[in-house]
Amino acid sequence: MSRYSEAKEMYAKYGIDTEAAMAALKNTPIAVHCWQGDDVVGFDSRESLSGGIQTTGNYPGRARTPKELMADYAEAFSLIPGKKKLNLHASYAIFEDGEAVGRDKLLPKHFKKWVDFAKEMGVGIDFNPTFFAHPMVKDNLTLSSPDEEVRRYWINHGIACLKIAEYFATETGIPTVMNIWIPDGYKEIPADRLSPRARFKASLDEILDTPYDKTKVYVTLESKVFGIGLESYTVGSAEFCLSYSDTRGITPLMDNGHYHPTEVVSDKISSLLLFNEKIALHVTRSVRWDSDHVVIFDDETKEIAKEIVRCNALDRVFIATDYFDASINRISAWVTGVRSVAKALLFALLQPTEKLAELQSKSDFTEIMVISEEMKTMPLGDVWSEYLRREGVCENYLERIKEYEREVLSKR
Ligand code: RNT
Ligand code: ZN
Repeated sequence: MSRYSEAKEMYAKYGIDTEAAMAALKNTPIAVHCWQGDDVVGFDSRESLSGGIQTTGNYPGRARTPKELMADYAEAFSLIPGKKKLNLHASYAIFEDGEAVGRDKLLPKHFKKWVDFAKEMGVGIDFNPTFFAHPMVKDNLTLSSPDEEVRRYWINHGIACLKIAEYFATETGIPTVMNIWIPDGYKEIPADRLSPRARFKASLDEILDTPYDKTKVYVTLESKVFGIGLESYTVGSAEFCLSYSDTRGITPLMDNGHYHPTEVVSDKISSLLLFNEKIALHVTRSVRWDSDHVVIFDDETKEIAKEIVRCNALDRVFIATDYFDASINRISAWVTGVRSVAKALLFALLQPTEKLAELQSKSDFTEIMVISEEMKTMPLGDVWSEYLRREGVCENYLERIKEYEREVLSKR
């Protein structure tokens, strides 16, 4: 008997259907962030990274051009099972023949090559306006700036991005999630906490006043607790962003690096699902702070996945990865991180969810604990291997990645 058939039987004893789990996993898209491939540099301003985020490390082989980034992206995609989406930042606009425009004037045509690439890969595209690493970010402020010229510039950027997002959805036939995150904040204790937030609110209102097709574009808003050099005050705090999304009918986005260290996103999912048709996640791994390490198959990733599955919300949660590690092979960082999210989802799909909920209704936490512990040593790996086999994706990707490093990355 194959290892998979044995695993299937073992799970069946708990009433768990491994076939249904694999089928559900296969249809759950994960948006793979393009910025892992080049350390969040992008192609437009090529300014050094700002906005309170940072990549550390100098591993050789960083993608420096659209062509290199697409080649690396394709290599990573060939090693990741299941449904995927591209997740692009506006700073990855591709200008031809030296025709560069400001971020306030970006057009769909500056992303045509990305659309061609997405079509080639058979995937949809998510999008992010880029409110950082740009000379028009003044005093670490964008949409909340007291300088009207600065604020206007970034409002126009947001509007330009909405149109590009709509173009992506139209071209690919797959809705686009457009996530707004601004780095705005202060290193020192502000004297006025209200005005920057009032300006951010007004700026968002102006961006969203632009008509756009809500069946094609889902606008999400990402909150944050602090950034490097912006420790005392963050304009787009959790309370601001959640209140804004809920009153404006857009979608809240939680990045699990953006909360206080003992707060967990897994606990927040059910609450947000009760009040929002859709919610969005940036899955990352924060080590002591919002460090954006590569996602691994760790407890909180599993807990987040369990919550999505237990709330029966695989089709209501936009799942995206968001981390950037420049200290290791970047393709490996992509593949390990996205596979870890998928594996956590499979782990969650292979839990006796209904049985556990029923036990909770009887307050039987003894049995919940015993079963939950048993689940940890069930043959998840055998089901995962079978899933990879069916998806036509090799199990041990290290050799492939090393070969790509020898043949392609080391020659850059
Ligand atoms: C920053 C946010 C944001 C960025 C990307 C590059 O703390 O997490 O999502 O990581 O937009
Ligand atoms: Zn994020």
